[in-house]
Amino acid sequence: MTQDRRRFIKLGLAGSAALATGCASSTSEVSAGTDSDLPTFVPGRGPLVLSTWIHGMPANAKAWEVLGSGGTVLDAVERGVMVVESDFANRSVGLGGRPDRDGHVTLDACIQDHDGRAGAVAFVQHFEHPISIARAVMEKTPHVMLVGSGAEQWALENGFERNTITIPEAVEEWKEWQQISDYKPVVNLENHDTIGMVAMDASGNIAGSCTTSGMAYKIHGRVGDSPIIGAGLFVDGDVGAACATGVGELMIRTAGSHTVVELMRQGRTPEEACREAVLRIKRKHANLADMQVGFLAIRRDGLWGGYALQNGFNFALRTSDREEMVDAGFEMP
Ligand code: SD4
Repeated sequence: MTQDRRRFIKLGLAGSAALATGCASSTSEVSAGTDSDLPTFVPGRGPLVLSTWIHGMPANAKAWEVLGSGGTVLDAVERGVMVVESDFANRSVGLGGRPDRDGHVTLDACIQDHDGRAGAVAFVQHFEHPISIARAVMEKTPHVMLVGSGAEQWALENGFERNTITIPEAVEEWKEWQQISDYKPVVNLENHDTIGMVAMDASGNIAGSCTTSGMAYKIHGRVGDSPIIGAGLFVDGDVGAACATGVGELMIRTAGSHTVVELMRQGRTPEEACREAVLRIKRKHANLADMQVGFLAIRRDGLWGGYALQNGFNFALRTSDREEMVDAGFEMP
């Protein structure tokens, strides 16, 4: 039983007592009680690993190896996405990513475990593994998120080494972009961005991670959804986990990954929940033709699914009998 579940039972009991005595302060007790529907999910069995885009294949392979050799699901989602962070040929994750409009590669990442503990870093430069700094923030500090120079300073103090590599091809692309653009961030539907990973181990423990260099040529200082718990990633071990890729502003405005998990809590399948989160974004925004949003989710009972705004979003799936790319359903042509 998780701490949260124990807390819920306590609150539920307190709520009954409060109602019996006519106490007016029952609101939180009543809302805490809505979790009582949760046991309808028969806990699933992993291992199960899902990651965004084609770079999710090698990431899943590493996560699978970690799970198979006795690592925790948290180890798996960290070490899985580290493979992509270390691939400097990747233009959307890690130090090989496309820079912001001023030429700086700035990185965002977050991680969350089964019990909802979370760590994040945003607007960090010159570190190869922002996901590991995020995990260290979770495990070694009382905080959830560190940003910018403060995060970099803390990382140095905690044993992470600076890496000042520059990637000539990415610099060249940035220079070309400067020639043809008026400094408006460009969102390419086929950018094959961000890696988000959600996973379940053989005992049904769930965790997730998300790491990115963010939207290419963004304004210096811009932070997307990827390091924001509830936007780019959300894990509630009692329900499931979701992660997101695409135009981060759309996920932040709608708390997209949190929305997916809450919809699963209400009984939707992962795919239905991802679709409803996409529809919510679609209903609230005009001019989405050049924008992409994709969600991935796993539910506590072992179901999984994904859904996107536009055609073209795919994700990597690893189970005991499948290792393949899956095309997500989509809403707009
Ligand atoms: C961001 N969500 O920075 C990231 C980028 C991304 O597909 O995932 N693009 O907004």
